[in-house]
Amino acid sequence: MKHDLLVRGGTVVTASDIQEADIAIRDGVIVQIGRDLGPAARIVDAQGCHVLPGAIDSHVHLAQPSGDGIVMADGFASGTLSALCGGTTTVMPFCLPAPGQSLRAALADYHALADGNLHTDASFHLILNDPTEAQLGQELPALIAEGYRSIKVFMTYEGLRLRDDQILATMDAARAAGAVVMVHAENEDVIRHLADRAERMGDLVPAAHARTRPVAAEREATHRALTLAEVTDAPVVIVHVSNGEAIEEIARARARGVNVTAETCPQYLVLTARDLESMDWSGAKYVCSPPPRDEAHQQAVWRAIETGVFDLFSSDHCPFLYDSPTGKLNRRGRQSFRHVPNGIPGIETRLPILWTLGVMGGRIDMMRFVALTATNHARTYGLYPRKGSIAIGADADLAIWDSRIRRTIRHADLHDACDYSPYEGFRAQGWPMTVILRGAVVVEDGQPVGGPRGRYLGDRGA
Ligand code: DUC
Ligand code: ZN
Ligand code: ZN
Repeated sequence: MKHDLLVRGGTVVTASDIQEADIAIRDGVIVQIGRDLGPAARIVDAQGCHVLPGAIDSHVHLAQPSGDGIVMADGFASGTLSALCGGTTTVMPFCLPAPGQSLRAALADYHALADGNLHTDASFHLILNDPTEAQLGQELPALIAEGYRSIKVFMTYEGLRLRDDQILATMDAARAAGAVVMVHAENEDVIRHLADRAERMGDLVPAAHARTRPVAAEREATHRALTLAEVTDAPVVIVHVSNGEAIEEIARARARGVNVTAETCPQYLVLTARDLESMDWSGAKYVCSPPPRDEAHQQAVWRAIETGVFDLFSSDHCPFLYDSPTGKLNRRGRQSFRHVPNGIPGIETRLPILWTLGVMGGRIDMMRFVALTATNHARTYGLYPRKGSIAIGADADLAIWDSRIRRTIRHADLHDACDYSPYEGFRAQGWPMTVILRGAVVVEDGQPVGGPRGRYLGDRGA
């Protein structure tokens, strides 16, 4: 029978294999992998390229209200288009309830914003900010049963952070219902103590953001989160891990049998706290939490990527305009680091950065690249085997990488709605020039083609 699409002549890479093979696709699904697969309505030539699973970015923020007149630069349309152009075919954004709002009502709001605007497939994580009996005992189990499999809790940010007893209750509820708990691990009291002191001393510049969120605050909170997970026997993901001391805590907990998945992000490989230092206020472009550290911690993060301590490499795309009253340089943000919104963009640049420094740089092989950027995300969040691999019966989500392409990252070439990239000037070797979403070619010659055709997964998904 004639196939809809044949990807021919490439080297197919999964988390466990590399082989020369063609891929035949019908009705959006992979139906055959091999040679001489018969006729197809369309053929994509992948000679000289590597054919990888479309990547999954399981940590992105889109259209998330950020308080105080601060607005995220990307909604679902620009954010997912940008993801697609960087080789990502599934994103997992967060749903943050407004104060007093139910999780279900918040989900309805986020779905309303995303409906018809998704260029990638998507599935939401739930942020739990009000662990009452109503949220924990009733809403959460029902939503998990409907397919929402992950909850994020914060140990920092006033108004968002949970106390240890609340985290324990959340972990109990998640474990009972079959969800995983993602933890933002930083000690809020340490941060507030240091930030108050910095403010009293007039140390208000963006660089003070990094000074007031030290490694110790992340290490302690990571240890505590892992202890709570150990006590409740709940599966946890420690997200956006920035440094070697937190990594040691994760490795130790794993050795004790704690069910922990660990995530890191490009900013901890490419940026350092020095990037926040500037004569003007441009350091605000790099303000994110946890902050970038120093070169020694960068090396510790690399070692943990190489040795398998990290399972997930996500962008933590959290886009704010730089030069805008609704972004980094809002009126109060120009006066103190405390009012610079936390988060940086990177949804399109995540994969080229790891490909260049990791694969081309000889630190990881392509199979590990696939594991870190696709397969492990699908496994962690219940999307496997439909997503995250190249296998018969899986969705035909593919990214065709051409390592001959050399491209200097310029924000002007990216597809997000920010006004800068923290990775401006980064010289990438290799780019996903063709991207396929459920059998449809959605990026051709590095440029998007066609409108939004993304779907929800798991929850309201097909
Ligand atoms: N946490 C995130 O996960 N993203 C951006 C900012 C933050 O604190
Ligand atoms: Zn976080
Ligand atoms: Zn985040």
